[in-house]
Amino acid sequence: MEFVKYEQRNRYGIITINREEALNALNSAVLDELNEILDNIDTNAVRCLIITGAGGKSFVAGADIKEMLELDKSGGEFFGKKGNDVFAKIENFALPVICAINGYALGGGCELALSCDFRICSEKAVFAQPEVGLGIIPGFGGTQRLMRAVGMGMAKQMIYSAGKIDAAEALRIGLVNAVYAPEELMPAAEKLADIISKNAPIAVQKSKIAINSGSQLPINKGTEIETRLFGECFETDDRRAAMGAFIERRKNVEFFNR
Ligand code: DAK
Repeated sequence: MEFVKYEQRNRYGIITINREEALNALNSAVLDELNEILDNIDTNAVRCLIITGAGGKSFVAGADIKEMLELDKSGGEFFGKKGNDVFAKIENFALPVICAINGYALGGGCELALSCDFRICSEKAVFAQPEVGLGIIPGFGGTQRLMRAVGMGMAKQMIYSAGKIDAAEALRIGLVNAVYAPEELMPAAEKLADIISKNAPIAVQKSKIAINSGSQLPINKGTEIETRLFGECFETDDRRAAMGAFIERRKNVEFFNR
């Protein structure tokens, strides 16, 4: 792969957008490679993913403006669908996806981060939805996911103003869960991925499904889904093993994803 790297460590995988010369901007090739990597991840071998950007300056500085300059209406729709399909794949991916934002997360970069399960960032991170300054609206889900993450008022302010916010403000409004010194970001992301990957994988995956589907539904419908998934956990060997270990006061249960 030219623009996206994938590496497995322990039981988690790290996806790195690797187009540093363009601040990791998303062109069609990056989106295609990201799509292919996601399709080929062995969800039995890894239990959590991290997405980050190469270099110390930028996570993803948005969709590639040079590529977009030449697009007509149908080209714009095609490009938009490509991005939206990949981002939906991340949002609904079987495994939890942590976004480690190491610098600029602008436009499509902020939207990529929003399609992950949660976000942590470096003190150098900068966030914005600058699209209205370029004559477009956020087109990779930003008008929908940003308001779900930070509330409608803050999302509208960010989108209408196209203004940048720093890491401290991102933390204050709930766009990220934590801020780290740049050199501590990946160790923190990997520590979280390691903790998550040691929990019962099927239970973690079903929690993701319950939270994601419930976020679109009235609470009574959401709790119906939760009840069904809760019941399904009782069919797993991992549930039996973990409850048995608790009763027998054994620690550090190993889960087998079944
Ligand atoms: N696209 C292409 N190249 C980019 C880029 C981008 N978004 N951002 C940076 N680069 C390139 C620069 O052109 C430059 O390349 P060379 O000119 O050296 O070849 C290199 O990266 C370094 O950038 P700078 O020289 O500008 O670096 P600075 O430190 O001076 O500035 C910056 C860093 C991040 C503040 C600045 O590069 C910047 O403002 N970049 C643009 C940020 C931006 O506006 N991003 C949002 C793009 S809009 C759609 C769905 C979604 C979208 C669109 C359509 N459809 C449904 C159709 C999404 C839109 C967006 O994301």
